Amino acid sequence: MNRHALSSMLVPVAALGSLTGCSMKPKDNKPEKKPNIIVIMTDDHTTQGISCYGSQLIQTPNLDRIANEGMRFDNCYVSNAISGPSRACILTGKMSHINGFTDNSQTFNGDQETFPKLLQKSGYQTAMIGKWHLNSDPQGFDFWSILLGQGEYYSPDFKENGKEIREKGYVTDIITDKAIKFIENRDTSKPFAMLYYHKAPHRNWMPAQRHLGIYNDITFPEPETLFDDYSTRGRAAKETMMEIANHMWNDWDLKIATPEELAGEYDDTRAADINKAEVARANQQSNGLQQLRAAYNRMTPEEKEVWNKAYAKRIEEFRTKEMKGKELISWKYQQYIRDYLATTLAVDENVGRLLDYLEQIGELDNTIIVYTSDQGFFLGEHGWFDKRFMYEECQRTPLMIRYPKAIKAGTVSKALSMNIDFAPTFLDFAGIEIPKEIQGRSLRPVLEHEGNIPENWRKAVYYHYYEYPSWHMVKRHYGIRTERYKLIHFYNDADYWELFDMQNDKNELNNVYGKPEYKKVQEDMTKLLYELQQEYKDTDPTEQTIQFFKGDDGANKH
Ligand code: SGN
Ligand code: CA
Repeated sequence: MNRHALSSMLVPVAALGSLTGCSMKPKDNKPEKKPNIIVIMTDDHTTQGISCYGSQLIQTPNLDRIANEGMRFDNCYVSNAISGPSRACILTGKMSHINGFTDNSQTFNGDQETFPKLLQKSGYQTAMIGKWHLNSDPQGFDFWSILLGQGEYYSPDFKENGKEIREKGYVTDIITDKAIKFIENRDTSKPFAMLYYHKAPHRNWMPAQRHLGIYNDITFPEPETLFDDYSTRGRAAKETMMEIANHMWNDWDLKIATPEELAGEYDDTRAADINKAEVARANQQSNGLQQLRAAYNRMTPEEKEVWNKAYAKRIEEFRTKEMKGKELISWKYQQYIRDYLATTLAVDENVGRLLDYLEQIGELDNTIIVYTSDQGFFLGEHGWFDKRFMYEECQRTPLMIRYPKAIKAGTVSKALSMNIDFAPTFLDFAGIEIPKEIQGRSLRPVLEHEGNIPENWRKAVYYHYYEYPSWHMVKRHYGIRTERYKLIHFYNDADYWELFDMQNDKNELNNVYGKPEYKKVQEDMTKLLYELQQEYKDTDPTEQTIQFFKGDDGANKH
């Protein structure tokens, strides 16, 4: 009996791995290094803006590389489509009502268990770099450098291991510089796990200097539902405030402000106290021009000049053309998409830079590389920007994973997966026991079997959104999505259901709840929803579901 076989009889393999930083490879008994883990997360980057997902808008070769050399998940969903909550779900592997962070105004209880803490305890060197957005300081990281609040595109402020600093330059480049530096300076005797979380392409979509004006002469295709009038669904869609037509700010969002206008006075609360500024803005006590002035004045004089040139034609056009109705909506859509996509160019370049660096130091194939976003986003679908709804464009999030030791290159999975699955997946690959309180499932069986859906895999994903009344006024709702159907209940100051048959209605325009031909589907979906609410212990809505299920005669209240 050789030495490794003897020691593995005495100590469980996982425990041995955690002592040595190595796990055992059963075939030849050679100790194998534990994989490094890098989670690349962007903010509001939706699948419609990534070419490996079939985007009609842009090429993202470096992001595609992760999918081409690994696996693309076509059905990955978030449990609450908004930043802080999604981030908390990812860290804990638990739903919002369990981890306590239900909306962006909460403070994350950092004392609870998270996957970075478990990795750190088992011998990983851990880092958190970029947008954190959980209002309490990160725990479980050997190094952390987080953007203050939402973060700024130019000259952003960071809190780095407790100390506040302002960095020069463009946020996506700076975050990548910090990520590469962390890897360069790491303790090479340990595996590392790094959360590399971008601000881009979050509102207000300020591109890097080198990408300013890059799409000025390009006209992008419009989504089929750009002129949706919401007449076929309930109140929530109609009453929300995220229409390109009516709720996009000309200055802040569309950058319609001349250098002279931008030179005026502004309230710098945004920079000084981001949370206070968020509240003020949500209450409409701040205005878009002031916000843009604050962001613009973080630029150097040289940077401002490039900015001024890039937007001069747009400002002139807006002020001379006198556009109205659909023409104006189409015009605004073009400006929005140009800026949104331009911010993703820097993400793509920087992800490429990080991948090249890993390759150069020989760590690429030993690293699980994940690309995802905190949720999807509307790129003009239903006439909207922003997210929050349980509709496909934002409930779905991109997920690509590269790890050639376990994943066959170029594979695609249709498995219904969720952001609460990430934590158990990492723990699984790191040889750490998955705590039983974790509500997500390890994606390892999917990854190791070419994306096939394992037996007994989940039949539906659960969703619950809470942040109302607040920004964009999307009403509270919960629901489930199966491979074919989606059932949603809007509650709080609304009380009605939506059911979509996505096989016949991919744009979710036709609410079939209460239609006789969908009676059986409706019943099955409601039962499944009830079961999932039990499983996830989301008890408040369970009560409401029971009431509805009992008294349901097919009528849909409003
Ligand atoms: C900011 C944005 C909102 C956005 C929220 C939440 N306004 O408040 O448009 O919905 O963030 O986004 S802005 O004036 O600051 O641009 S999240 O991704 O962080 O949840
Ligand atoms: Ca977000």
